[in-house]
Amino acid sequence: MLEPTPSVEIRGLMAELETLASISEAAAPSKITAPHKVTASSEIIAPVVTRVVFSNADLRARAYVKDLCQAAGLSIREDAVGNTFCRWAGSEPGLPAVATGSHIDAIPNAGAYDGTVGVLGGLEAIRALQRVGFQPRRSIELVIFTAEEPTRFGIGCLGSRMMGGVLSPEQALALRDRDGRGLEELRTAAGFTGNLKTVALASGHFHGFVELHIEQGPLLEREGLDLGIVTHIAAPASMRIAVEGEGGHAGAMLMPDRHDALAAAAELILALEAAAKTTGVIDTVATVGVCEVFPGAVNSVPSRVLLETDIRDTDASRRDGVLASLRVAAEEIASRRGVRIGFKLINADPPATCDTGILQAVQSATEQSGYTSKRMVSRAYHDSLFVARFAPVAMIFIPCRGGVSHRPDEYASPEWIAAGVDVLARTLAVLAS
Ligand code: HGY
Ligand code: MN
Ligand code: MN
Repeated sequence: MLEPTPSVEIRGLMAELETLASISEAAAPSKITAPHKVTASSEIIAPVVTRVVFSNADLRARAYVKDLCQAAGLSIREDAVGNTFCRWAGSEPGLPAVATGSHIDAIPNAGAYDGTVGVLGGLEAIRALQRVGFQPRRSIELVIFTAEEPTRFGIGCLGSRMMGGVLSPEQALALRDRDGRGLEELRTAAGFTGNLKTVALASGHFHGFVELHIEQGPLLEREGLDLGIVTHIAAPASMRIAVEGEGGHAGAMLMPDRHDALAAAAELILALEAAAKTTGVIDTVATVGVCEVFPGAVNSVPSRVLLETDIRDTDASRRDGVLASLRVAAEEIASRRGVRIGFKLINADPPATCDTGILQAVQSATEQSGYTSKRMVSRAYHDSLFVARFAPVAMIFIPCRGGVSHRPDEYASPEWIAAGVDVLARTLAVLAS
């Protein structure tokens, strides 16, 4: 039993989360009508958070969090792509550190808790241990990962992928955003100028890594549980698909003569949905989250469509089966409709299995605190998926209201957050002792 009990100051943490949420590219209205509901009564008070990596908001948010870390006496190191390591030196600083952390970048029109609970909650776990005089033997590092979200470059977990050696400097330098700007231009403008080769970390760099995160699903709240102990992280794959048809006048071009790229894309989207629904297990999911239509004029037959797909499963081969079915469907649609369909695989990552030792530490900390919990799979991916390439990892989930995430009405209560921080603090203390 860790004595004395970590003292979590949840009011201060909630205020910091609120301040961080106000640092956004989105106009933060005081009141918005929840985009998913249309009734007048569905007005909610929520910040609309947009914080894309290397944007002005991202840099302001980084500065805010670093100030809080410095105030807690942590030393700060930033790597060549902006992964930020805030270190509480242990009595044996030469030993591999224990780490926690997550991300503060946010997709457009998002909420206040995705990622930030793991960063500010991780900092609060450290402060909760400091307040009771705990002295770690191993240093404890809070990590803020660069670009967990795929918004800017179309690939998720850029920073942790490079840390894990999954994305090479050459591959990273080839990435471009929608305006054609590359990593080199954006990272140097943000002040990160180190050698990209130094981002990758050696196996065993961390003694253990524990990430605190909202579940981004409904199970914990629905089952009235305090915490989730994550055993596996689903395997994500994303692809860009270009559908090339033939444009023309929406009035004069007769239907038999058309090769409508958007109509073909629509069939492809439905084929993807059918492939995901027919694997026989609930763990297979697929979405087309981006659809760009050219020329995008109401009276012009679409000549070109760009789709971005997100396909996941806890089993990589089942996921790859969905990718294969999509390609077969595309061939049939292309020949029947006289269009060309090209695929570009962005990533197809294996799932991660969390470390039994770290899981046990989380389990014991949960039981010591008296919280209820269940072991579960993470269907969202997280930086832990790539930290697992070079260190033993586990994740702690807290409930989020209605399972809602990646929306302004994403919400985690102070009670839920405090429970997660308390168990994280106890887990870190055990791993760092
Ligand atoms: O998409 C994900 O799973 C994560 O929230 N970026
Ligand atoms: Mn997210
Ligand atoms: Mn996240």
